[in-house]
Amino acid sequence: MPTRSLLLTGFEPFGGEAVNTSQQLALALDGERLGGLVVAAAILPCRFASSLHALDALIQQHRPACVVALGQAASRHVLSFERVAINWIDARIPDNDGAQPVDLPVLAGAPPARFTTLPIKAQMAAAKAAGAPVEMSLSAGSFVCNQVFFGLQHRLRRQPAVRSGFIHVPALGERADLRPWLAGLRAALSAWDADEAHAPAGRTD
Ligand code: PCA
Repeated sequence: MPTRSLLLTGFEPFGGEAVNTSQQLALALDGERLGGLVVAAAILPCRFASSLHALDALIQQHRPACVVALGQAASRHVLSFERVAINWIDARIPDNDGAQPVDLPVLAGAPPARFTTLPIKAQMAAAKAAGAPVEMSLSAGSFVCNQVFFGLQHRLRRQPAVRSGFIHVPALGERADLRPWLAGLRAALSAWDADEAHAPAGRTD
């Protein structure tokens, strides 16, 4: 059987910053075998107009068994496992195209929210056991990360076997020691197919 892949995305730097921790972490895990899957890392544009097209192309290219999108959040200091994406955009700063959409749906006509289909409680426990600080989050914000998270969950809504979701990571800067964060992510990603009672709720239409 061919090796199945875990598509792991990070974002390009945005807001005038030189690096994006999500990009560094995703690329550092590229090619690793975790939970029986091989990580295929890719970087998404931090642009409202093109991020979902880029994500679609990657899903078509890799036909992954699991998709985990990473994004950086300066206000978070731990691995932040997102529960829910909202169908709403309200950009507080311009994206990398200079676009700043306000009060718009991510996808017109789609439901107001979609849940993660990752077993995030099992993943949080695994990451914590590996030494990384974790939290569950009930908001991925209303910028490009939430757009990608919502678009991802909407796109895969009829493929319940493909687990998907979003993890926010802290902004660690250029010279940070990534090892503890990589250890936490490795453990979490390895638990991508853990059984969890809540997970089917995220798969309904
Ligand atoms: N963080 C932003 C977008 C890209 C990123 O890494 C966000 O939280 O929306």
